[in-house]
Amino acid sequence: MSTSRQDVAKLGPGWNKVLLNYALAMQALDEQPIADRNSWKFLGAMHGFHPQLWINERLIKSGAPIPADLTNHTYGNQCQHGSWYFLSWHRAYLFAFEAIVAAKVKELTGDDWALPYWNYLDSSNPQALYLPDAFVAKTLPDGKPNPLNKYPRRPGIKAIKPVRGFSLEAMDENDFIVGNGTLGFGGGITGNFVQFDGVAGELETNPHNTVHGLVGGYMGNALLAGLDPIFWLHHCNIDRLWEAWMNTPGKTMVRDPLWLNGPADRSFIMPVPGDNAPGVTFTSKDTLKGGKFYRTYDDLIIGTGVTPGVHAVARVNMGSPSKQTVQPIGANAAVVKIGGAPVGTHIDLEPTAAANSMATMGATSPGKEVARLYLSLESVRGSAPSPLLDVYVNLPEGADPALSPDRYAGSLTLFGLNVASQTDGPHAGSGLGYTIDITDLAQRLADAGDFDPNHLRVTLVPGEQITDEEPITVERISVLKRSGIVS
Ligand SMILES: [Cu+2]
Repeated sequence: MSTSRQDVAKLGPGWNKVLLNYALAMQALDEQPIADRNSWKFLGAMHGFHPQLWINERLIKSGAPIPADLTNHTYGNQCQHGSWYFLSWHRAYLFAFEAIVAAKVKELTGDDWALPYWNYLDSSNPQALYLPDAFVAKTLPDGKPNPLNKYPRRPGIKAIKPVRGFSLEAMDENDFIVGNGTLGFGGGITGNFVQFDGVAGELETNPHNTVHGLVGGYMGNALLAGLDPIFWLHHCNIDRLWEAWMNTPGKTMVRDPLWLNGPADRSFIMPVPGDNAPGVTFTSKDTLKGGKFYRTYDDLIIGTGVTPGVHAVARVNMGSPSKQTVQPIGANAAVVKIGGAPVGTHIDLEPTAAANSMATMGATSPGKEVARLYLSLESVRGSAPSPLLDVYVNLPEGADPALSPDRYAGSLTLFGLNVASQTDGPHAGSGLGYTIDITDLAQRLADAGDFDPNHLRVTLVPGEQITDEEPITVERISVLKRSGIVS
């Protein structure tokens, strides 16, 4: 694994050598029993595992022995979402996976192999949203079934359908973590091991969650996602986006020892090539440059929305994250339940704080007070694996959301909702948290005379996987004011 990771679009069409070798290795690993720590299923189960679901999906046989290290959370169900460990955990997961596949490729063909990335937001490539041919081909060049197209996705999918909100906007955020972790690029603070908990960071929310939902099928369910070979190319791109972000001046990475050395209550662990060889434990700092789980990319500019080495000017810098404040300036009064129809909810705002936010959000001169506004959706719960929710602000009662793009705040793919809502899970069903930046929207509404500092109306519009039979609930919706000093 000496080479850098490359853009899959640059490897050549169809069955290029990298993807053919990936298919051959995947096939071989998929034939190994789940108890082998190098098997395809073991690797997938590390992300998410649910014995009954896996039996229903005919991935494992009913009554067949299941290795304890998958059910006791040592290796199994280890993936970190909705927390500041999301990026570091997945980086090590990619590293371990790549090493195991590369070892298999070496054994089968003698070739070196590195995991490629799927650069779906490369605006210079008209084919960027297409899954590489090798992932949709029915057969291998020799006519045998194609292992890269073995597990279910959206029926007939050839490309992900660009939806509103699917963007690199997360890359504009300057801070990995702000305040107590409710806001920022990288996810909310958690000291201990939790699989799905707390607040998702901006990069996790979009494009990460969005792509999981757009590919659909196993990719749309955290308990199955790691089994789809495209999962790894998707996460490789997310990892590259993080690396590009960290290398861009003006971005502040977290340096909290709790993150660097975490989690506090147990170690993360990854398998190594060679079945049932002892695994390697690690902390977040092992995934940073110089660490044992660090890998490099051929390019950090194309399709990343930033230019490493060049100071980012996309968004005004609000000063050191530790000096910024995040303060709720209003919340709705009751739990909101969303079924098959849009639901509106009312938020009373502290008028002085809201007016002050509006007055300072456009500040650009160094030393001046500056604010941003966010909607915070707390403890979202439901049983579907990746429901879609559109959010609008100040949509008049009865108005058709589809005809009101000027009130659109954002879309959320609630990836992992099923896992985060399991009351028998290790997180006791605390649900998921999300924030949506409404700074620009609030400014536009104010310019149009439609922003009242006394209150805000939020409308939640159900997309796929949200029905009267399978509703979702949002415990609380609040408005957060983030304040800082332009620097
Ligand atoms: Cu993922």
